[in-house]
Amino acid sequence: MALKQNYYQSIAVIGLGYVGLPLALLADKKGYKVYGIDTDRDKVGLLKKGKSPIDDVDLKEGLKRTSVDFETDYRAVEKCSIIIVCVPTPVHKNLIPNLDHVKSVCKEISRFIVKNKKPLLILESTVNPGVSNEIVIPFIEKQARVTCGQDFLFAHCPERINPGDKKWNVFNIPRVVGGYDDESLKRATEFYKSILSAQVKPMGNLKEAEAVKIVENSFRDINIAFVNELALSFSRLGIDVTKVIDGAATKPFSFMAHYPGCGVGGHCIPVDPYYLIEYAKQNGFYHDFMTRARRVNTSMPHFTVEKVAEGLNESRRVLNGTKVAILGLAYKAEVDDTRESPSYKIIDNLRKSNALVETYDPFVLKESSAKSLKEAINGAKAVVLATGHSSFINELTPQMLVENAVDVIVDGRNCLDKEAFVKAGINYKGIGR
Ligand code: SAJ
Repeated sequence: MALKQNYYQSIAVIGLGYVGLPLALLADKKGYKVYGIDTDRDKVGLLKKGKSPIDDVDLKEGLKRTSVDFETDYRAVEKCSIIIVCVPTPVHKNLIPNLDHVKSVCKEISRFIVKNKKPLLILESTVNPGVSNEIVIPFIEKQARVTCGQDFLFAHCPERINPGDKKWNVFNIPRVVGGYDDESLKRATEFYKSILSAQVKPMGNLKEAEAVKIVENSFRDINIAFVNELALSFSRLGIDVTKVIDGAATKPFSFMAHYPGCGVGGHCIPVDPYYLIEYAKQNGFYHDFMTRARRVNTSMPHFTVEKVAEGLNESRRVLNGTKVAILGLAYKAEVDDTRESPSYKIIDNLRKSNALVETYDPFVLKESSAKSLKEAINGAKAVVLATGHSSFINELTPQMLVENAVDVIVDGRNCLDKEAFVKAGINYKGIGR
């Protein structure tokens, strides 16, 4: 236990969300003295009682036997040799990166940087290339009247947590690390190697490390846009795009399957590309291809509503005054996170056509208008499956729709048994099939 007391074994994790909390628990388990700091009093109050603010089995388990000190006060920072920032970096409505959380945390940290102890500050939040060198480091230097590389060290290790993933977690996901200088890189690489089982890859500088995360998530956004555009095209060609993708996926190399859907949500994929698009624009380059991909993905909610209108029209109904049930508010299956969820864009589009919208998501009950699947579809003439929760796939049967006189099912995640619904006389509309 003596190990936990000294400065070099003490670390602070700032921001106790789905990134910071697992990291704090892991570092504690690996023998560090960990101070978990968050400004959300309710969240810290729960954590102090060993309760997880996030609905995650591993976190609930880990909290039962952790010795992390959960605080709202930043003072603990002065006892720590490593300070890790894990706060959200969304984009503003105009798609400009929003560094407000990062700056407010760095302002607090700056109050407690102890010059002659040369602490290492690690930024895990996703930022575009250039943010560390051009914004965060100068900000801290000005706030605390210190010099990076002399009074404190700085590194960037982009987070890679995948919410809801049962296989990949904070312990076994490989990481990349960039440093302000060689000493920063060495210290940061040593730290991550001391807590992770996975590869820790040192990068050439901070910008390279920042670019890795943006590139990996933009890669995913572009690939989803590709299959979404195929869905728009194949809808007109009478080709089932999911069958074609499955066929292409039999190629054991040079192909990675992605699938079309009613939209791209979450706080990473639809957001991260704008970081690079914006920074490149400031430096004279316009990412036409990445911007086009974003435009395809953001058009999918509208396409989904067109499918609802098309299906109702085939029953001689109009959207105006017709009840439509939206199943799923979360941005992806088996999570309760609704950030950037396409469901809300579908709901807005439907309401603009004066449809009567009922919503239900068992993971997001507080925002659902209906409290059960049956209540949601009762009286609806069209149902949209916007999130592929397994409970919907298991409980939403053709018989249920026939009994409720539902005319149309729009399968926004292509996850239902199309043939079964067609056979039962339900007007099935998929996304590209
Ligand atoms: N989506 C599609 N088609 C696909 C895959 C996803 O429409 O083929 C949609 C989802 O429905 C969702 C959105 O895109 O609305 C994002 O889905 P996601 O599976 O990418 O989930 P995220 O946002 O949790 O992405 C995370 C990311 N992890 C990090 O940023 C650390 C991402 O890098 C991972 O690739 C992704 O998990 C993953 O692979 O699961």
